[in-house]
Amino acid sequence: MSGKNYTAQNIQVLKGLEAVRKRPAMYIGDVSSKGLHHLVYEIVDNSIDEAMAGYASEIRVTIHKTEEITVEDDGRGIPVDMHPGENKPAVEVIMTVLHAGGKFDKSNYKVSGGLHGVGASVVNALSKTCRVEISRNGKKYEQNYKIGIPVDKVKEIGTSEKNGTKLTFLADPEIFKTVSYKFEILASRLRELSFLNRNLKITLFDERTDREETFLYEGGLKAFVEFLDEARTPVNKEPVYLEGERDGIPIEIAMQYNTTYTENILTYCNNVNTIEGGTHLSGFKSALTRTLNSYAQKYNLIKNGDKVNLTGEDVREGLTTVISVKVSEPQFEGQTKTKLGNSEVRGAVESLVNQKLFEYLEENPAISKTIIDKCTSAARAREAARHARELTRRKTALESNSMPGKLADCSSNNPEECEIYLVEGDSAGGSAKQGRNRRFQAILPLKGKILNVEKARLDKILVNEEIKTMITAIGTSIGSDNFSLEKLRYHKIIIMTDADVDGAHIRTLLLTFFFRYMNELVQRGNVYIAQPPLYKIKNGKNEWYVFDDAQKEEIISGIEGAKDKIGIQRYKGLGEMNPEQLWETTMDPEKRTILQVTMENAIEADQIFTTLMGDEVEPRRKFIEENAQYVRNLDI
Ligand code: 0RA
Repeated sequence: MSGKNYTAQNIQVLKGLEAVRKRPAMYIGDVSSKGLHHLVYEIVDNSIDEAMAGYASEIRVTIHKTEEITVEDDGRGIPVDMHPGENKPAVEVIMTVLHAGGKFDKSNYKVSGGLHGVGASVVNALSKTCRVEISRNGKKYEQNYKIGIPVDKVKEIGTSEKNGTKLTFLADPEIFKTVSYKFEILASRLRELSFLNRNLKITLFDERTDREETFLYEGGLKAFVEFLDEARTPVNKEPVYLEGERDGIPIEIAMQYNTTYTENILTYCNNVNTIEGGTHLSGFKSALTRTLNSYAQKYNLIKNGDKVNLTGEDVREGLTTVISVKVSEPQFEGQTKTKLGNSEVRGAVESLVNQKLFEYLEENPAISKTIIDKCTSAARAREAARHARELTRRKTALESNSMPGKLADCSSNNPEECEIYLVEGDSAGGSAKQGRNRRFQAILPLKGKILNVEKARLDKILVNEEIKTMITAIGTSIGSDNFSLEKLRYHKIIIMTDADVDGAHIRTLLLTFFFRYMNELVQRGNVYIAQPPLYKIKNGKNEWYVFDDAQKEEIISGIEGAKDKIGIQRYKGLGEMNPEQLWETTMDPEKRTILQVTMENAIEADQIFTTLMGDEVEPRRKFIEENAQYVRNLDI
């Protein structure tokens, strides 16, 4: 190859790296903490690919004191021989050329691929320093890079008995807002990856704290489902496990019924959590409904007087499931590119579940009977709920204004600017009504503790006055079949409770309700928590509202002169503030702070709500003990 060509290639590489550094968000989502952790996933994904191809069994991730990350695997090692046509060792091409990852071995198509699946060169380009060490064919090789550019040639540095790849990088602080890793965030993704890849051992070691955790699950998805249902009571003791291949698509499913009423189905394609669902999910749902119905009919398990057909919602009540498929050319669609689009997957999953689930039911008649019993009692409750809903619908249709009487609505009809305050107690509700801006702020006072929806079924929930009022005021209705975002009447739903134990409990009850029955509003960031002040400090004519103890100390130490003249009032409840004070401190959009409720980790959020609000006592005790330092105002 001529020197001229070599230069031309280098220019290409530099242009590629420059593009990544100029618009990093295009390649890794963002440059916040999320994007930073994503770098680790990209590198781990390469090692997972090597494991899925059957060549690696162990991955070790280290967070160094310097905030460098090392990812090691015991795979074949990235090839170091000259890449035909590029005039460079293959490893240099993988590390510096965009999208060069899978080009070397077509048969080993990249199926893992993180959400972005951009490969090692992108991580390299966004790293201040990077070093790759390869053990292969009895030798050890290395190469170093700065901001993606090689600083030396691939060179032999010794001998090695084992094979493998070890990559160490330091995220560039000029690119990332933070370069500090969170152990829990990495641990939670690595645990998920090891559930999804049975028998793959992944270790996370944090040099900063000496903390180490190893994830290795022989049970794979079965263990995943047990982990998800740790705080729930199972109906079938051992999760149902369905595995097989259809049309060249490997499919794995584990499912378990529990005594709660919530449906919890997680779906993955190529290890990517497809939050928006897609064809694998719809294939599973229709096969599940069909199979349980035909089994129940075949064995006459539906009692006289019950509806003949179980609906999808009936058969998914209290069901926890993990579905994992591997697709060679996945199409990710939807708003957040987490919806599987490949149409061939629907039929594949449907056919596998139809066949294997029916076989399972036939072989396990006792378990099958408990499952069908659970589904029929769900069907009975749903029928009762439908009645209740129709009754309220007829009743509200008779009233002139269909909004509940307790609601002090706002005058604007534009949901985008409207807010609803859900306020603890009538007295605080009264102050809020007087203090508010009635053009865009609505007030709904709630009496006492609302129903714990974690322990009640839909029919109970729908006849509960406080909840009914809330649903009517918000406008969207609830449940996967009835929820309608277009009918949302307020884009901000603000929970305003007292800063005490009862207030914290009511807040948790409300959050549980939104999380389970209006989840989309939580996902979209429509739910907020008001932040009323804890103290008022007075010094002569000066007044400060203070939101925590640290702020209180700061103000007091800043006051010159005699400290004994300072007046400190502690607000125990919202009711102690007059309407003007409530407006000024907590409701005025110009001055208030409200916390937006976000949901970064859906698995974790689900577990917290089940643990705190569900009916298993032991996991709750353990959770509170372990989190005592974080959970101050929590009483359950
Ligand atoms: C290309 C070809 C081969 C292996 C790999 C890449 C490989 C990449 C990574 C990234 C992290 N760990 C890895 N392990 C392997 C196949 C080489 C052969 O045929 O021996």
